[in-house]
Amino acid sequence: MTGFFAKLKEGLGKTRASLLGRMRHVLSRGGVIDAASLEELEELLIAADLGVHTVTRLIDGLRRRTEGGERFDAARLTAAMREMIGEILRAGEAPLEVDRERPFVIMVIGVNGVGKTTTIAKLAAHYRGEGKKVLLAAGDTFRAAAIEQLEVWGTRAQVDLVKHQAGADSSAVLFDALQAARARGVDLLIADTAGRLHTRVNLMEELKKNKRVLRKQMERAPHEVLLVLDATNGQNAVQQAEQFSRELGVTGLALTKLDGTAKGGVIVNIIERLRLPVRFVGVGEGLRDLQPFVAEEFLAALFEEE
Ligand SMILES: Nc1nc2c(ncn2[C@@H]2O[C@H](COP(=O)(O)OP(=O)(O)OP(=O)(O)O)[C@@H](O)[C@H]2O)c(=O)[nH]1
Ligand SMILES: [Mg+2]
Repeated sequence: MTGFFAKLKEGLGKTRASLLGRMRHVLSRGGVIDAASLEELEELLIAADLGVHTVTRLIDGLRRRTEGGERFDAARLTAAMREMIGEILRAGEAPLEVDRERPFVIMVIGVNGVGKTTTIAKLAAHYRGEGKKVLLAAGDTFRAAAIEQLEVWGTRAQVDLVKHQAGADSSAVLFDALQAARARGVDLLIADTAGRLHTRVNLMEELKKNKRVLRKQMERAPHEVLLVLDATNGQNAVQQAEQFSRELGVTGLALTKLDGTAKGGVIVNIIERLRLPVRFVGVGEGLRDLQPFVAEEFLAALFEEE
């Protein structure tokens, strides 16, 4: 087992225990699935944050098959669930291609505390490790100490940063950063943004302006509008994703804090509801704790106990 996969598996431990535990519980009496246990399974899966819509689809599939005479014991139920969940996860797999244009601009957005700044640091370290020239833009000029926080991470990841003073216009920071990126032949510009303004409306308007300013200078920028979601938020993460993608045209997702939560199943719901690619998953607080989302790996980490 590679270190990478071990880390994902460890990170998904609580989600896996919750999901498999629920399935076992349903089968504990009769050993096979019947109409009553299907209903119970439905409730348990909804409680595991897979989302009503997704769970209904999964259960309907199982119901049709049991009615058609198939008998589901623990092994077959697990296999059927794995197959159905796998189909959804695969639809959400599309690795981020950052070599399309130079500089490739990633604008990182999301509500406060979800892990934007940490994710940016991890991305910077990841791409720098691939030999790319990375520049950061300190676009969160709103929250006290946000600039310093990004600076600390930038130093750790050994990448440069463009910043203005706290309270400055974030669009001006992004404009300058993009200009610097082009002048310096940077491969990848990653822009931090605010997570909190006075109201959510203000935040959306500010982010739209950020986007416009980048676009004015470079036709296809930002190439990626990466929405960061915190897996521990469960259903709230789904609502955030809906709002941000409606307002801002999100192009990809990063799902953080999968370690330490049993709510990792929310990824299934998010993919099914949003039809957006999950680019990365976060499984810890360190620089190396971000991984590209690979459906088969995620699925294996979710279903395989050994
Ligand atoms: N366990 C765990 N913690 C994480 C992960 N990603 C981020 N965090 C933690 O979440 C907290 C918030 O992270 P930030 O990166 O500051 O979040 P942010 O979205 O930039 O927050 P604001 O700047 O306030 O909007 C920090 O304590 C991070 O260490 C993860 O994948 N796993
Ligand atoms: Mg931040």
